[in-house]
Amino acid sequence: MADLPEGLKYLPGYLDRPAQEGLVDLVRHAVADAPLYVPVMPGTGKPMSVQMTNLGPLGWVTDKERGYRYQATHPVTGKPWPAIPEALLSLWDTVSNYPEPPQACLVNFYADDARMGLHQDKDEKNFAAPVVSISLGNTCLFRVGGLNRKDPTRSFRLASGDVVVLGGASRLCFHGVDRIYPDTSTLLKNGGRINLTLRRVTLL
Ligand code: MD3
Ligand code: FE
Repeated sequence: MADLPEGLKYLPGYLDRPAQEGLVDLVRHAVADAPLYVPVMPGTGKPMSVQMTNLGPLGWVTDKERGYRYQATHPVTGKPWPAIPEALLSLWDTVSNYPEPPQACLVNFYADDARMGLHQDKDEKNFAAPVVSISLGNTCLFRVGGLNRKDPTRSFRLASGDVVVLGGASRLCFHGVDRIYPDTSTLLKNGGRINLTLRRVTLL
């Protein structure tokens, strides 16, 4: 695809249907232990439209008082996050070209009316490691810009089974999810979209 930022690797249809079903099953089991919750914006306490949970030694959380951060425990249950399943560790090994395993797997659940505004991922201390994104369920309209909020953006669709590796210069590009297209996948019984992002948080 023309004009995508340097270091962004788009792997459409990377996961076949059985592999996607396997991941949905793993996510369902994880969510039974670490329920989806509604994160709120720092300062305002305004709820995000995306529901979240995490897998791995660290998870990305946000609340009104303490803001965006990584922590080892679920903010509602207080329990450690479930482990990152082997299938995801192995996917990271294959596509990331990074020598250490991911420390966090953020699980984003988008109902068909959810979205995520344009932002940068900069709560990690390690920007050398890529972010690996896996899309499951309904197709979304994804937007990626440059290193400054006002830079021009490009939009493309991410469908179920697509994988994106955000490395190099693309790692700090502004990005967001503008919309979900209802009824574009049969993977999730009740519609919506799941995105899994695998990340390194610390510097070794
Ligand atoms: C492009 N999630 O959780 S993942 C997020 O589809 C997030 O749920 C989106 O943005 C989602 O922070 C997009 C893919 C992604 C992750 C990091 C990026 C795209 C990126 C960093 C730079 C550019
Ligand atoms: Fe992001």
